[in-house]
Order: sequence, then C-alpha cells, then structure tokens
Amino acid sequence: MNLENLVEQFRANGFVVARGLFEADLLQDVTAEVERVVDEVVASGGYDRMYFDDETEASSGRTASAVRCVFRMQDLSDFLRNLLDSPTLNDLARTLLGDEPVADGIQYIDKPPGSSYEFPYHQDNAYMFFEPPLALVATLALDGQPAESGPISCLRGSHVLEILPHAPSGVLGASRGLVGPPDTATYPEIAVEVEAGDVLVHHANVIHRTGPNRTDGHRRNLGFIYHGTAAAQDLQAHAAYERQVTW
Ligand SMILES: O=C(O)CCC(=O)C(=O)O
Repeated sequence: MNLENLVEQFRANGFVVARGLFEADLLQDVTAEVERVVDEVVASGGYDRMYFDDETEASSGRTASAVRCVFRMQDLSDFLRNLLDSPTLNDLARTLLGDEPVADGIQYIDKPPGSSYEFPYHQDNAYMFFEPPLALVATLALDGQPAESGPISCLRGSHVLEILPHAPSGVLGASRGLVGPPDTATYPEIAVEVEAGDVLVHHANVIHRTGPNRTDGHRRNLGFIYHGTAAAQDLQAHAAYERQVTW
C-alpha cells in the first residue's frame, strides 16, 4: 500500500480505496464478531440504534439477516471498540486527515439480498457539523461488492463543495438527503466496487449515495468514523440533530 498515492487520490477525488487492508484472518475475526453482535442485539430486541430492512413487517420473527443498520457498534463490543482505536485504522485516518484522528463511532450497514432501499445523495457533514470539514468515514467491506450490489457511489471531486441544502430523506438509516440533484457533469459518479477486506475512505463533504442490492448475497459494510483534532463540532446543531433522529 503506497500511502503517498492514497493521500494524492483522497485529496483529488474525496475518496480512495485501501485495497486488501484487512487480510483474510483479521477479516474473518471481524466478520464473526459483527455477526455475533448483530445476533445478540436482535435477540435482545432492546437496542434503539438498530433498524430492520422492512420496518413495516411484524417485529416477531425478525432475524439478524433482515437488519439494515446498527449504529454505535463500539458500545456493543470491546473487540470492535479496539478496532476503532487500532493502529491500522488510526494510521490510515491520520495520514488522510493530515491531523491526529479522534474516533467518533462505528456504523454497520447491510443490504440484504434483493434489498431495494437506496441511500439518497448526501454529504456526511450535513449531520456531523465539523468546521473545518476535517472528517472521514473508513468503510470496511465485509463482502465483495460489484456494482449491482449497491456499493457506495461517490461524486468524484465533490468534497471541495460546501454543504448543500439537505432535508430529511424518509429512508431509515439515512437521515438526510440532498434537496436538489447534484452536478454529476462536474463531479462524475463512481460506483466504488470493492472486495471483502478493502477499505473505502470518503471525505465528510463528498457527495455519495447507495443503490439497491440486485444480487442474492448480503452487502455488509462496517464504517469507522473519525475527525481531526483541528475540527470543531457545532455541538448545539449536533445535539438537535441527535434528538431529531432518536425521536
Ligand atoms: O455503507 C453504506 O451503505 C452507506 C454508507 C454511507 O452512506 C455513509 O457512510 O455515509
């Protein structure tokens, strides 16, 4: 892995893939722990930061395989909390941020086989509220993700934009979406196809979305969120947003 190359791509495009960052053994351990945690929260039924792919279905009989998102995974597992603080991810975040990273959390997002939901175009800093926008999400692919599985699609170069107007998206797990269509002529959309073990890092201001999963396999992501120490968070705006989401 050539770090200089990664930094260059991240600065130019607002996203970059660290291919094969997680080798097979570690990936297997992480996947097993994620499966254990998801099974456990589904069985407990009492975790309010988890959403199922179809919330209209009766809640009884739901299985881990129907989970769409689990937020704040670091609160549910010491293993995952340690991974968030690990040199592997912190060195990557430090290099790309050009600043000391502060860990914010871990999100798990699955698109079960045939899942039709889409995350609309959005910029993460529309709900992170960092100024300057020195923040990123490093997303570990737990499964291989061809274009038809609904991988993250980024608008190349769009991280240079300010935060555009957003509104509640109505999509469970994706709180906000862009109000208007983005300029894909200037910022071309790239569906970032990845293999299991790859880590896609995207800048907090890059416009991105995900499409439906048209495959018969799961498309599972584990997103590790960091900001730089030089970035200050608008705590009032963030608290108001958190209240809105939990409500
Ligand atoms: O992993 C996904 O499916 C979506 C991730 C995403 O939109 C984000 O990290 O902002």
